[in-house]
Order: sequence, then structure tokens, then C-alpha cells
Amino acid sequence: MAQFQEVEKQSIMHPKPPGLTLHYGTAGLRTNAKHLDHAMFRMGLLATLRSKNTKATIGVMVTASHNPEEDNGLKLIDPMGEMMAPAWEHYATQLANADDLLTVLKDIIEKEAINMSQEANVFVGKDTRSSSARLSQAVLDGVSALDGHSKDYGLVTTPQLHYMVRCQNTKGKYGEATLDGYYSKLCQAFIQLTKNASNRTDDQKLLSVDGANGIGALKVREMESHLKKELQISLFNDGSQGKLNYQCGADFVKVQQKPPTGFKMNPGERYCSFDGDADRIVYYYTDSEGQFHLLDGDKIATLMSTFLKELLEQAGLNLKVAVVQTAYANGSSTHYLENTMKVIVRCAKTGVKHLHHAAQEFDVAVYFESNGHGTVLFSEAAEEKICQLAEDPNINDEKKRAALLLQNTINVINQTVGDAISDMLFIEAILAIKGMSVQQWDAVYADLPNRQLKVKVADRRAIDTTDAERRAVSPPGMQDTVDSLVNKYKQARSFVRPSGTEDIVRVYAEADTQESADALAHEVSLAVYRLAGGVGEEPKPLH
Ligand code: G16
Repeated sequence: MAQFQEVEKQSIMHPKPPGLTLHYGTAGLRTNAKHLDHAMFRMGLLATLRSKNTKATIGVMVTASHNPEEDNGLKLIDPMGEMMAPAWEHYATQLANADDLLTVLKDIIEKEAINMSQEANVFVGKDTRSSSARLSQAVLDGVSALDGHSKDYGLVTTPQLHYMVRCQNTKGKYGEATLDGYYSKLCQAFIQLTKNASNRTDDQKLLSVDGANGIGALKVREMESHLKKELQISLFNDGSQGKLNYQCGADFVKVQQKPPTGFKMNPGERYCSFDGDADRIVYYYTDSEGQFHLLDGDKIATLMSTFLKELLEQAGLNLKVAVVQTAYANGSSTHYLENTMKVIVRCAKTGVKHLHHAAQEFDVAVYFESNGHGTVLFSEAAEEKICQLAEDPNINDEKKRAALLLQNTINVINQTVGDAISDMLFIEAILAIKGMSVQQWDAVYADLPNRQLKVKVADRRAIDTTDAERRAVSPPGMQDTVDSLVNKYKQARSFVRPSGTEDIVRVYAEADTQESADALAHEVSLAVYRLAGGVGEEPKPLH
């Protein structure tokens, strides 16, 4: 077949480094950018096969998101804008590591009974990393080697590319597959929502955004004119000076529990940070004593689900609302959601693909990881009921207002995946409508003090977990040790899991005081180091 000859010819230009093994992990392939050229070419091939297989447009986003600038990676996007199906993740790993590329390629074609004469379309996007241009070219080479058509969106955020894929495959029903279409849809919905905030002052329209020195900063600038001054963004860490994700961005702020560098915080004002590809967001402020307060994904999920539940009640719509979290969710947030809010709470494995899947079971589901990665899903039936109600001429004013707010909420949200820009607009709209300050939002419940640490081990797959990653099944003795350490502290909880995006093991601990959370996290880190083959220096106490 001429296509295979072309693949063979082109693959010589994208050689696989000997001895390198890659895994399609939590959010795709990710490692040092030096090692990725062959994998990018091959993922271009795979995206083309997936497009032929689904008879739809597929997306390939070149990014390593929160990782340091020298890393890169790729996320594959399925037809409805969701993360690629798990069965195909396995093919991605096989293909990336194949020594005999054509055999693996032919094997996938046979197993999936792919019609090679079917047309293929692939959308490609990239973040601002210096390696991204070269690597996205390798993806485009892969697509053309199998005679696929590609559209290069160039610099876009990850959620923007997810959005484009869904728009394309739903023939405009979701929106227009252009950046202008994306900004118009989200900003118009935001403006409609904030029209309901009659007492909104000019001060409440101000928000400071840390762009992580990445693509999010460029895109916020691009969006500004669409906001018609209804939100006035002061942008810092915009990429003009600092390094991507270095001492800034959502991951830094969440893990370090401190503000990013690059600006001075004014007490009481609202700030938020995006991550490197703008699919995560966290909020924060300092109080008059200079104390830093973080509003992470759990606080965001609480704000969004409360708002939606209230509106659904006002609209008289009996729809099931759920919140999907992960093991990292602060114990206080889960307690508040279950006992005060009385919403259904589910725990999924880390990775938005798992949360997204769990959320699809409900009429309305807010899914968020503590790290700020999340969105809201409405089932088709729920959307239909809301739209019907909004158009019903025989309902009272309260119901009408609630139905219209819900309709605009659907439009401000990017339902394909967590989206820092869309989440920011929704959060700002909720605060405006409820007339709520960031301090009032923060006071809804008090987080249990917590700490996250990383441990370097020889092979992180030595740790295996179960129960949505809340318990370790290997190495032997790991879980018993964690249990006995947890028992030493009050209101304590801890777990360990291998990261799917970095070559480390993650440790999470929470307890009644920060000292206890820090001590527990350190003791569990030591246990990981000793039982799972730690490398380098033993973890040191935090204080
Ligand atoms: C990715 C995933 C997230 C996940 C994070 C950390 O985020 O999309 O769902 O929480 O990695 O994963 P891990 O703990 O396995 O390293 P991003 O923003 O880097 O794409």
C-alpha cells in the first residue's frame, strides 16, 4: 500500500531513540521534549487512524501543561471534545514504543477494522513552549503520511482545541470552530449572566490573572475586547519576562500554598492563576494580616454546585446534581457537599478523563480536581428541559429568571474539559450575581490543613493503588504503614500514588493542624522512600 511506504519513508526522519519507553499516562504522553519527535510523528498517525475509525475530526494538542518548560507532551482529543478512549491509549503507548512501527500500525488497523480509504481530519494545536513548533510539525507529518487532512490552529489553549473538535463534529450545534466563535459564545453568555448583578461595582469587575507565563496569558489578551469591560483583567506573568510555570501558575500556587512570584498582592483583592495550557484555575487572596487564602478546585466545585442547585430549585426542575472529586479533595469539602449541600458526591481516579466519565451519569454534574482542573456537564435531557422552560411563556418571573440564568450558564461553560478561561468567567458571574466577595466564598467551609509532597523512586510503578487511588496494594507493607501513621494524628488522612505526568510518587496528607499535616506527609514520604526504592537523598522534615 502506498500509504505504508510513505509512513516508512517519513518515519526515517523521525527516528525513535534507542531504549526509550513512554506511557500514555494521566493526560497523554509527557517527558523531556528532546525525546519526543518520533512519538509526535506516530501520534499523528494514530490520530489519523482514530479519525478514520470514528469518521470524525480528532484533536492533537502539543503541550506538557504544568510541567517545566523543557518537557513537552501531547493530549489526544476524541470527537465530542473529550479525552481519547482508554482502549486507544493502549495503542498510543504501543505505537510510541514500537521498534517495528509498520507491524504495530497494521495490527491496530486490523483489530479496529479500519477502512483505510475513509477520509481523516485532524485538528492540531500547540502551547508556547520553545519545542512545541517543531513537535507539532512532527504531528502534522504523521497525519499527512497517512493521507489525512489537518488543520493547524497554531497557538491555542488545550480546552480551546477540545472546543474546536466538538464544534466541528456537531456541525456548529455547539458553536463555531474558530477562536472568534469561542470568545463570542463565552463572553456573550458572561455578559448576559452579569446583567443580573444589579449592584455590581466597578471594583468588583477587576480581577488579577497569573498567566503562568504561558498560552493562557496570550489568549486572555485576545479575549479582552469581547468582554466589553464587564470584566477588567490585570494580567501578570504574561510570558514577556518569566519562564513558563516557574514559580507561578496554578500548580505552583496549589502545591506550595503560596502566591506566585512576579507581582505584589494587595490585601482583600481577588487573584487567580492558570496553568501552562490553561486547563486549570485556582483563586486566592491575602487578608489584612497578610495571611494567604487559597480557593482551590474543591472550593470552586462547591461554589458552582451550590449556584446550580439553587437555580434548579428556583426553576422547579427536578434534576439530579452531583459533584465528582478525587482522593485529593479536602475532607472538609466532601463533608460540606454531602451533609450541608446534600448533593451526591463521587470519588474518581486522578485525571479529568476519569472524572468526566463519572460525571456523565448525572443530569448536572460538577467535576473538579483539587488542583483546579474541572468543568460542569449537563446531560442532553437536562439541557433540553432548561431550554424548554426558558422559552415557556406561562411561567412566573422567578422561574423565568432561573431558567434564563441556567441557559446562559450552559453557554459560558466549556463542557468538553476543564477550561481556566471558561471557569473564570463562570466563577466571576456567580460572585457577581450572588453579590459575594472572595472572602465570603472562602468562608463557606474551612479547609483541613494539608500538604502534598513528591518522592523520587527508581520505578514509580512499584506503587499500585485501588479504591480510586485511596489505598496502596503494593509494595507490600505500604498501606499498613500509611494506616498506622495516619492513626497518630487527628482528623487525618493520607495516600500515595504514582504520578501519571511526572517521574515521581505523590504523597497527600491532611490533619487537624498544619504541623500535623506536614509531619504526616513527611513520615509517609519516608515510608515511600524506604519501601518503594527511593533514589537520592532521604526526604527531610518540612520544619
Ligand atoms: C494533568 C491531568 C490532571 C491531573 C494532573 C496531575 O493535568 O490532566 O487531571 O490532575 O495532570 O496528574 P498526576 O498527579 O498523575 O501527575 P495537566 O494540567 O498537567 O494536564
